Amino acid sequence: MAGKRTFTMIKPDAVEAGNVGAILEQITASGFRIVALKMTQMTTADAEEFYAVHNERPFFGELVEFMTRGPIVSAVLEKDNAVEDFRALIGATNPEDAAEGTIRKKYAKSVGENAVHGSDSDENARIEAAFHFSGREMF
Ligand code: IDP
Repeated sequence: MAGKRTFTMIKPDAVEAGNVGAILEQITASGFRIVALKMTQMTTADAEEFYAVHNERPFFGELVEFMTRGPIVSAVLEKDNAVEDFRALIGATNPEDAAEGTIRKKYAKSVGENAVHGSDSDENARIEAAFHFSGREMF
């Protein structure tokens, strides 16, 4: 059965551009309930661990640099079929390929600076939420 929770980050590009409010509004208007929320800045070690699955990829250094250059807003979201529905809401990794109206189509600048993260499985949603939030910060 599909899980009810997913994890997201509003990435440094979207925070810098002042799009936090608009993105959270689109998320909640799309039926997701925010059950955890905070602004933080990842350290290099944080970003290297969070994105460890990509550490052999040519863009890894660029990705770590980008994700640590300023604050992010991280959140845990609740909805039936949360992971799949949230991936649909954010759109394809590359905003050029993202569907009209998706968050990445509206707010992302490039395949690297693509405004938001969304977990790609229920297991990763649990791991990523626990990476960013303690039990006392999730409701
Ligand atoms: P996803 O975020 O849509 O799941 P992944 O392939 O898991 O996409 O990539 C993780 C993140 O790495 C992307 O969201 C993006 O920020 C960055 N990234 C992916 N591909 C590239 C690339 O070709 N160049 C630069 N950054 C990339």
